[in-house]
Amino acid sequence: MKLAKNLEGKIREVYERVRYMLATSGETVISQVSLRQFFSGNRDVDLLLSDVSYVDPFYGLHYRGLSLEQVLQQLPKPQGSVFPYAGGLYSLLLTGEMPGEEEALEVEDLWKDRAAIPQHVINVLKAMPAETHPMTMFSQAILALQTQSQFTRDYSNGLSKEDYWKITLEDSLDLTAKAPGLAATIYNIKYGDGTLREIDSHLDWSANFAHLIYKDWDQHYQDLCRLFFVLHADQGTGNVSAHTACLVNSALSDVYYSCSAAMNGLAGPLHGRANQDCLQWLLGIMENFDGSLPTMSQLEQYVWDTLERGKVIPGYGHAVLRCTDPRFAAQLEFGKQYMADDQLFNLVEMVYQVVPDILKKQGKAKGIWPNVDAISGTLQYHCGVKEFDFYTVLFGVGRMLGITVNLVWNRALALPLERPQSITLQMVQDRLHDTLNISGLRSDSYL
Ligand code: HAX
Repeated sequence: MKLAKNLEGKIREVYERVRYMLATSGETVISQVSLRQFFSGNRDVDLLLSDVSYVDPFYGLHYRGLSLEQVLQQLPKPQGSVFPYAGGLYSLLLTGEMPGEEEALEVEDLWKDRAAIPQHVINVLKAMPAETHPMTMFSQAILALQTQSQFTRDYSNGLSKEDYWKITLEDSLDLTAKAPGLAATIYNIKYGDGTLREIDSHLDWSANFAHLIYKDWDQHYQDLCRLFFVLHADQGTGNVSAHTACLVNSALSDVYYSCSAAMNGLAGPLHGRANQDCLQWLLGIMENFDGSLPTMSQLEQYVWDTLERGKVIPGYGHAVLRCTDPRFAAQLEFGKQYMADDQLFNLVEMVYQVVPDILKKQGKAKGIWPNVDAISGTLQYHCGVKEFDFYTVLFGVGRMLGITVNLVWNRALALPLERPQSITLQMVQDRLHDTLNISGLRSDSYL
């Protein structure tokens, strides 16, 4: 596999760099945590390593140092499309080098050879109650696939530490190859008659998802899939899903255990489920105005009403971003090009005009701008994928590209078991004793 050979030299170089830094500067403090950060989910504490992607608060997501605009422009594309091969993105994320068509197609071909979904996974999905949320099915399906883990098999047979990353790469390729098929199997079982298709070897990984849910006739939808999966692939490793995967994997649990756990985090409304909630919220607005668009002032009132009911505006705000999410902007462009007259899309544009100012006036949210989830469901809905509880699964398919690449690198750099220390409230208070004097709290009261 050329991909692995190319990677090997890069890994050696980065590994040596880390060892050198540790040997020369091991005790240098590179990050600190304030009391506020301690009680705010460690926001903005530099605590995790990932060279795969970085989220800049004011410029947004970068893959391997490149803005999304550059990535979308420079990655190789299938003939007739202006949107890239996911195989090229995987290669870029993994190696840090912009791939040519040959490298992109190598990954696409590796995926085709590994795409088949084992029957036992299909049986597990078919056995689940009809009301099961698609994210529960997705997490279960990944877990059921764990029987295929080469890492766990080889580990039991004495795999040497230097080879952990190579076999993690095999698992990464195996799981990502199957990801669109897993999602489509869930879609066809849950919303269709359960008839499943084989992949089309002429189509790329992203377009194959369209094929597998019987929408291969729709060029726009194939392109939307190409865009969607690239935009959702990675977002640093501090977000809940990626961080969960890295944490689980640090115990040498394989890629399947790690990604199944990651999907459980992605399923939360403050994370990936926001795309489902956002679409539901937008449809609620349309319903409230008898299927028509509200006026701007009606919309403003509706937003305030949502906030006054103690709810968040789904798709707005972010733990890191302090600008319009470039993933939102890229999808907005797609919408302007392909569905400019769609009322729901027009509503997304209107919401974008009113919500940031309202959140600013309300004065609670630190991030007031739209994130990726403010629009992604609307584009899916327009293209006929109307089952909005399914949207987070699509997010998960994309996200596994970045997550599993991070896991390969974590094993390559021999990052150890993650194990921060937890301390008692009394210990926190004792560390503040010079500046704080809270009467009534005794040292022994929390121990
Ligand atoms: N609408 C209303 N209130 C909001 C808000 C929003 N969109 N975003 C933040 N706030 C509120 C918070 O609920 C919080 O209120 P309390 O003090 O009463 O608890 C306050 O503003 C401060 O929050 P913050 O520090 O700005 O935001 P956090 O870093 O804690 O949370 C979230 C970031 C993304 C979870 C938050 O902005 C939110 O809930 N947004 C809506 C849900 C959403 O779009 N999630 C998807 C985010 C992107 C992602 O991960 N996709 O997978």
